[in-house]
Amino acid sequence: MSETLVHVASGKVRELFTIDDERLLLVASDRISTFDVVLPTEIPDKGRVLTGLSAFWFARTRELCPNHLLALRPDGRAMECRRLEMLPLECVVRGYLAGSGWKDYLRTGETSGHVLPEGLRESDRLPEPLFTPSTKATTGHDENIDAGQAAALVGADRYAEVERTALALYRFAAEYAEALGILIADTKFEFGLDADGRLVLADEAFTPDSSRFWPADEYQPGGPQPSFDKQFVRDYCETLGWDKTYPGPELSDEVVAGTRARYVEAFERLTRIAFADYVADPSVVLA
Ligand code: PZK
Repeated sequence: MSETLVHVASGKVRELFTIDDERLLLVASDRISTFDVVLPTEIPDKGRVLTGLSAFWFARTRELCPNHLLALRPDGRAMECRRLEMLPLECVVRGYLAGSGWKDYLRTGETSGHVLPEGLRESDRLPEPLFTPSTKATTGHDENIDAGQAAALVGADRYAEVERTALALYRFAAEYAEALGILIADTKFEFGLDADGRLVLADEAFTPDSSRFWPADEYQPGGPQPSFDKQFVRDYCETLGWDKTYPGPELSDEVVAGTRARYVEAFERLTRIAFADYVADPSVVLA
């Protein structure tokens, strides 16, 4: 009766296994990356926080878009998922000007073909959330592309459906989170198609690893914002004079404890569920 899992893919901090022809197991580890390098020190419970948050959002956005979640495993860190045919697009939505969106704007006044007003500052809220797809790079960074390039990859009708769906998901979660003191500056989705050709939300959803979470009470446009979850790690790394190439530094016990507390705080603020209750019974996030 015990199942044989076949490893199919590794992300930076997650692993994907085949359960059977229809199902995959997506497992979130406690690994953490910063400045694009996975660190040798783990953050206890980070994987459970991310899986729990994803499941929470999947349960609350099913009416906006069906998703791949089939079941949560009792350990709280693994999710059984429907196996889909994945679209070859990273579906990014930006509500604020940060990261590569800010860099593109500085260079060109545009981001992914969207012409923006002049005079925007780093981290400013955009007049409207923007869909800024990128290609899935097999190595290195995803490359921002415009709507025409993205439509060429998936077809014009599918592109329009993905854009509309991604924007609706972002607006829902950003509004929900803002009321609880967390700004979701941007987020990345992956979509797939089921056997009937229906669009299905896959991967993780609105976690601090797939999104920029900013504490709303510290929001101060005009420069970079502190990260809700990783700021202690970044600040600590900056004190070490590390050159931000592999291998990364070990984290101190204080930085680990502070960072774990921030992940748990994000979980509890957004879900309004005690993290201990999730650990006792992961299905509480699905109610
Ligand atoms: C799938 N990835 C990326 C994510 C990894 C790799 N529901 C699905 N059906 C088919 N394929 C995928 C999914 C999902 N999600 C996702 N690669 C394939 C990925 C996380 C960890 F190792």
